[in-house]
Amino acid sequence: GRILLGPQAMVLRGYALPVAEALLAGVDAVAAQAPFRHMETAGGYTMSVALTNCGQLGWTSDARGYRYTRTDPQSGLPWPDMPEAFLRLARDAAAEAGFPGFEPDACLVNRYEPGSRLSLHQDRNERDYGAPIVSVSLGMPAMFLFGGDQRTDKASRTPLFHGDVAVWGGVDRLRYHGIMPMKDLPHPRLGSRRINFTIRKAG
Ligand code: MD5
Ligand code: FE
Repeated sequence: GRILLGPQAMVLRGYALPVAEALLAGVDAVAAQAPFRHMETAGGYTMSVALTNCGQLGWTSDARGYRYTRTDPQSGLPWPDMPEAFLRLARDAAAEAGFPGFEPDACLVNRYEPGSRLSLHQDRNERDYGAPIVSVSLGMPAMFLFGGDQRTDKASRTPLFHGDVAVWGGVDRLRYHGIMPMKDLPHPRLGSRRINFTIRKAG
């Protein structure tokens, strides 16, 4: 099923289920080279979500602000390669959602535990807002908040489950969004964790 969140934003329910094991193997391979870490926000808080990256560019945050880098600031090494399974899924899902020819170069991987949250924000560190973002949810369910183009616009709530893929772009590309504090609803495969990765064209 396809749930429309906006004119060019949708959730493809269960779209990643057939390849979930390959995706989880990819997450493990990435985390083995570039471990999950809790970054500092520009405002000096520690994020409750742990993150890592793969692909040519990786998103980082520190006291200086938010940006994409070619190397992992923790190791000085290039971010791990994007797993083939991520790329294939992202291209297929983007095309399915009306964004053919998606050529991503970055993937931000988030890990949530009970109590982790992601406050309302826009994804605006990418160079080209013409490209969509593809997001994959694995493990515990989360309550996704989807607002408007301004922080104060009312946000709708949509649950995201293991295997769901969200795609958004075009007129919905800069909408505020976030994740409500995670409840502890253990998943049979991943336990008390949620993994979300967002595949992007950043450069
Ligand atoms: C997450 N990640 O689940 C969230 C939400 C991020 C981030 O926001 O920047 O890493 S990804 C799902 C999402 C975001 C924006 C729009 C839509 C889905 N959508 O239109 O469906 O870790
Ligand atoms: Fe985001």
